Amino acid sequence: MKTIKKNNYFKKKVDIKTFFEKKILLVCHENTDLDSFCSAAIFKEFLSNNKINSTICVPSHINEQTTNFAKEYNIDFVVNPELEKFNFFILFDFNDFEQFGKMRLKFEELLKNKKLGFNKNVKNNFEGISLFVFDHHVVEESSISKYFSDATKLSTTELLFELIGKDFNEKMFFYACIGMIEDTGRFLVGSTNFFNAFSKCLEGSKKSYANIFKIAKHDPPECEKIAFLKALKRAEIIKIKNTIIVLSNISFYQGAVATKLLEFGADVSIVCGIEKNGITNLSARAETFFKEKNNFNLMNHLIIPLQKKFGGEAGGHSGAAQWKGFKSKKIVLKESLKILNDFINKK
Ligand SMILES: [Mn+2]
Repeated sequence: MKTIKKNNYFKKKVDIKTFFEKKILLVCHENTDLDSFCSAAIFKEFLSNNKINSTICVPSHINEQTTNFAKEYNIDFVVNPELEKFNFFILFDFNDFEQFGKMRLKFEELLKNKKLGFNKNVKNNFEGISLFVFDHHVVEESSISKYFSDATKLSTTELLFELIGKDFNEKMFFYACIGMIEDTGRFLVGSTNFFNAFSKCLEGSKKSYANIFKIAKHDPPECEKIAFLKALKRAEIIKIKNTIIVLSNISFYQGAVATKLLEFGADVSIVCGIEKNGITNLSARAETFFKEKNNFNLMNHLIIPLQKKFGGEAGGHSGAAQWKGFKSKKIVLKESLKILNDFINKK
């Protein structure tokens, strides 16, 4: 699989007329997080302000933090709905079939029956069905759609602010802030454009920063804390030139653990584990300064090469990415280290 290098694909504006008289399903990714959910909530509000109905859905699992958020702010959603009832699908914060989770087969079936061709028709307007994607992950050849994806954005809510921010109300500004805080790991990464956007959204939300920060704060459950501690105990520290690489393994929370390891000083962290279904899941994180200094992109320089060698599924962006497939964790970690070693020694 080749990564398509271009960062941003949206050349056209979001035109409200596109959504008139459509039955619209706003789809969040499996293991729905705050960025995906807040993006869908922003869009629902955008449509409803224009008197257009829509439904938010999640495939099956929604994380605890997002469940609480939906409850607290009365944002309705349905789980795994009948797809035949809709003719316009809008995906938030993802762009691949894998993240459809339990809805994947149904969605693929629906598209097959409509004889759709992906990425061929730039309008994404097929026989009776329309499809839009709002996403900030790197577009790959296997991606469902190129519109509207912008990998320079740090959250999907930031992308929506750029596209439809002039129509934001207080609630939408607030949801945008939450997605931005969540996806940057509370500002572990950032950019001038990002902070400008955040500042405008914070102002528009009419909430204090302390208030928003508290809402987005995540107090991990005990099992997650124990996963962190176990992974720390198992961590292997490798120094190549000036780069600190930390490898570890744990069966759950690979992504969260990898993020934590950066906080402890790793330049690149890789956490691998076999999940219940026997699939090896590898999550990697790269520190911002290291990335910029070395022009390093986790997708291009680690995850895609790994996928070329072992197959499986890959996804993510320059600083946070993951690979899933059938290979032992030992082999996958060893190969990852080899790939990084080659990259660093070429520098
Ligand atoms: Mn996101």
